[in-house]
Amino acid sequence: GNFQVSKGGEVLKLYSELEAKCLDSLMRDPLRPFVPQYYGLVTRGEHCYIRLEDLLNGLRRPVIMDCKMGVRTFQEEELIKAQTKPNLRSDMYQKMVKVDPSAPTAEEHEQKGVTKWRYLQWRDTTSSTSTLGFRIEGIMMEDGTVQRDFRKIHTLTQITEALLYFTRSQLDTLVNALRSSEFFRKHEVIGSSLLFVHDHSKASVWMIDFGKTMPLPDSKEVQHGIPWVEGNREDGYLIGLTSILTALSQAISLAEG
Ligand code: 4IP
Ligand code: MN
Repeated sequence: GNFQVSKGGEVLKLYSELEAKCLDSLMRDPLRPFVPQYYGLVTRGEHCYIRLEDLLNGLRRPVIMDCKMGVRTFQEEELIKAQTKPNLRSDMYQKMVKVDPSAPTAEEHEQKGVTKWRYLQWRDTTSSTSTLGFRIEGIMMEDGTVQRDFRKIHTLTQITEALLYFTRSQLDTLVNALRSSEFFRKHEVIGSSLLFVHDHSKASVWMIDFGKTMPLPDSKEVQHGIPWVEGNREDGYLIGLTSILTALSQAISLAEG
């Protein structure tokens, strides 16, 4: 993602107009307790930054899990670009080949490039994103090491194991906040993550990353829990949240025997 600098209780994130607008609205929405506090903008050198609460401030040896939400991580406009004026990305082709040399088509091998839509969609279909509506992007362990193998995880059982350590009650509260949120009803939330954090004393869940979250045209709303078809703007956010809650319930009943 985006360049971030840590600094005394605050994090600076490279400015994005869409993200700044989202954070601004979220500060006046029932979702506010689930979003890092937004302190406005600051310029450092040539760049403008978004000032955000550092969610890890004061935590000792935190364990962090990033779940990217929704049934897709590309915006509809990315699909339209791929269909009308495709721009081939060699960096994305290379990332693809590194994971699976047989993933690109013969034509893509020849071009040594893929469109951004194709790359993001490939990531979505080779992870649990398309089927379960979320994927675990990474887990940072207490010792600071980052596990990214989860991105290839498919089955609910595998995910259940990974989720065992994370709590459920805050998710129920989040679901209620989402139900009463005007922001949520009126935005297509793409590529946004739920960040699960805990240390020895406390656990929390945060909504982060709104760089691809778009306000919908006047009077249009999305349900977040129905399948996406091109043009309906649905993101599948609640499909993902339901999958996480299902996995957690299974984990809890397994643990209770
Ligand atoms: C990344 O691929 C992620 O999908 C980024 O999404 C995406 O940024 C990058 O696109 C893409 O290269 P890997 O994680 O597989 O390396 P995110 O920021 O949600 O992690 P955006 O936000 O632009 O879709 P480029 O175009 O920034 O390279
Ligand atoms: Mn991004």
